[in-house]
Amino acid sequence: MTKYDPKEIETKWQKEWEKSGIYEAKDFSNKKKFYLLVEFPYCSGVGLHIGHARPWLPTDALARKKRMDGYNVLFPMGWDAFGLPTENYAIKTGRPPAEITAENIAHFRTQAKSLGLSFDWSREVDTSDPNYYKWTQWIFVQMFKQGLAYQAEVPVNWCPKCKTNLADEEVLGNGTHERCGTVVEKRLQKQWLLRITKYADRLIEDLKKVDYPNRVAVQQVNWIGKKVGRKIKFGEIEIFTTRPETILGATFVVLSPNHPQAGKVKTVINPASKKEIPVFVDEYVLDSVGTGAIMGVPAHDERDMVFAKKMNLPIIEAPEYKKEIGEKATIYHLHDWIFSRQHYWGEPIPIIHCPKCGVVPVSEDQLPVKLPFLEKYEPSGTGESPLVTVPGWVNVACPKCGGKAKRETDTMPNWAGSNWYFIRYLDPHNDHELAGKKLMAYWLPVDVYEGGYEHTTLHLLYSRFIYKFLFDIGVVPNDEPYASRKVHGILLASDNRKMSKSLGNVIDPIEVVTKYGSDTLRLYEMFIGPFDQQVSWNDRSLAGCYRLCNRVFALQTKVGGVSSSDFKNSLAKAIEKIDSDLDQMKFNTAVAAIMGFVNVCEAQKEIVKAEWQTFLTVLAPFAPHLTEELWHGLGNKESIHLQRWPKVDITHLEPGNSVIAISINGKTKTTIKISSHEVKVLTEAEIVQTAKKDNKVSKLLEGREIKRTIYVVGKILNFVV
Ligand code: ANZ
Ligand code: ZN
Repeated sequence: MTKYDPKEIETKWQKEWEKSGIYEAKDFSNKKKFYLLVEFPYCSGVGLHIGHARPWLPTDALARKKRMDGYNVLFPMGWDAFGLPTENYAIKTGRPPAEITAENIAHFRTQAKSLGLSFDWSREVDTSDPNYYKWTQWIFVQMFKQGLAYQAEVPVNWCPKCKTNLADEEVLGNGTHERCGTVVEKRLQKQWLLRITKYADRLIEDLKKVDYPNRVAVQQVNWIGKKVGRKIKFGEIEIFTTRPETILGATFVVLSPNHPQAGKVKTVINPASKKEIPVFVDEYVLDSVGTGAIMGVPAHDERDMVFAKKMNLPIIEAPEYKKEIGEKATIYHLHDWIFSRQHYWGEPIPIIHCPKCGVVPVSEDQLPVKLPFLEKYEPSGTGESPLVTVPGWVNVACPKCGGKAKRETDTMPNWAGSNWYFIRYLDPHNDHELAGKKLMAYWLPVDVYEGGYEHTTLHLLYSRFIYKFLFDIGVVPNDEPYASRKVHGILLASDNRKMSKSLGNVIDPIEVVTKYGSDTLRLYEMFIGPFDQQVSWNDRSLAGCYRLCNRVFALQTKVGGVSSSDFKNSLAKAIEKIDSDLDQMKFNTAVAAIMGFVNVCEAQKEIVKAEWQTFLTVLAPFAPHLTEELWHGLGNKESIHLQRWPKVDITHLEPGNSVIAISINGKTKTTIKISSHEVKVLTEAEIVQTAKKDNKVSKLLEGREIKRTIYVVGKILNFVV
């Protein structure tokens, strides 16, 4: 082949890889395991978009590198398939959500495969598959049995026009329903909740056990919002404070507007000062925090100060109160998790309501509770899920007494299935447990979990909670699901705005692949900027990456003959850089090193075959199709992706990356250059040896007795003579 034809190359190798199954993870292999998880997509009808390609392609490079490093890599993919967009589409088109979902998944899969990702497709999961949601329901039943799933009256968003409950994301900022513009009302409805607050302390505490970006950990801690203080009774009103010692300065009490005693009590007695103080109602005190009531200490608290000035209340500096007062209390910003939805397209909550026995869980051998087929998916009009319209499904015998009973018609939220999907990848076809114990012991926890910042306080926190629960009941082998978390920055349009249909600035990754190939898109996505930072699309740089693929392809004509020692040095340096950058997910600088080395190659008359092959192996994670093609073009029979990552030949690492100041008795005399690799690996004694071999240094030391040396790593080497 003389011309680089990505389409032909990529389809050919994708078929080949699929046939040979080279990306399948091996259970219990004696290689070290590496479980690399990237968030699975919600499979809407729109198909794969750039928001998927952005994290997947670089993560795929890491998966490939780890395999070449000798790890048994598990890199799976599946589908988050329940949810409202599909249900709404079903209502619009009159087609069953299951049918729509199957189509969406097929579409997504084809698109994902055209990117040549090294997912282990044999482990695919679909959260809407009854064989999957059987286990989501099973987890719910266990939580119910442990008292962690309970019902309570909770305010819900209600659209009086559409006669349906709305998820928060369907209510616009101005409080109207996004689809019809009607003002949304709040009304109380019995809902299922999960007691995540019981795990709040552990969810904070155990962040110590994992390696999360600081920003993510801090956000989780703030979201949980633990405050330790005291509840103190001011007459009949109980306040919450984190500063009980300031109580002598409390000159008033403020209640939140919805506090049950708001407007009823006018004055109370400060239990410490015994003075009568006024009670107010104001919005700066929040309903959902603490007891919804505070003591106003204007001398110490800014918000209280503002209020006291406005209302002309006394501001007194009072001595610290040391006596214990009230009772210890801990409050959280985090609330129990509302787990009911009044929709069709979700996991039915496996509960039966019996007039005699009350709330009874479906027995485990009766799971899954499958969704029935409906004629129509419209809301029921009562605020209940459309499932109430199917008497044949709703009316059942009570599992306890056999009497007439009714099924729960609420379904679970989207998050239910995505809480534990990474466990199911280990054993997707198991029909008697979530996953086999030995498989879990081998693979868990996930080593690296890659995903978006937007999932920090919902998905990431919820799934930690569920996992801890599963640990407590002896299902999973450890109490944190993800040993480390990596987060990608979002990709903006070239105008630096968010990509959106209405702005017409959306980039379709599949279009890019059709035009330039997946390898170009990969190199581009990795080169565009630091992985964890927000970056903007740039067409010029995309074209540059396409040229890079063409240039690499053209280099094969130079293979043969001999190459210079300079070339060997450049190669060693490039490998070293790519190796360490890729391990740290610094994809952009790794691609820059590739580009630099391609320049070096182009300047050569000829390139030794062995060295060219070495370069192809380090390029393989970034451009898997192109390198596979060139690799086979050299007569190799086995896939390049099964090769071992090359060892860096340090003898060819040219000095010059780090400048170390050489000083004699504290005065800087000269410098030496050593590679950053050597800085990392050499001991102080070895650095001293290296320095002594330097001409200038050896002259300086001539005839002098070295008493001792002081070495500041990578910076200064001082000889005391
Ligand atoms: C007296 C006091 C004196 C307070 C002082 C603070 C400082 P932080 O400080 O952020 O940890 N608080 C309690 N319930 C509240 C509610 N429902 N709405 C608004 N504010 C409320 O938060 C704890 C403090 O927030 C509590 O301690 C209380 O004011 C206020 F120099 O009590 B403090
Ligand atoms: Zn009963």
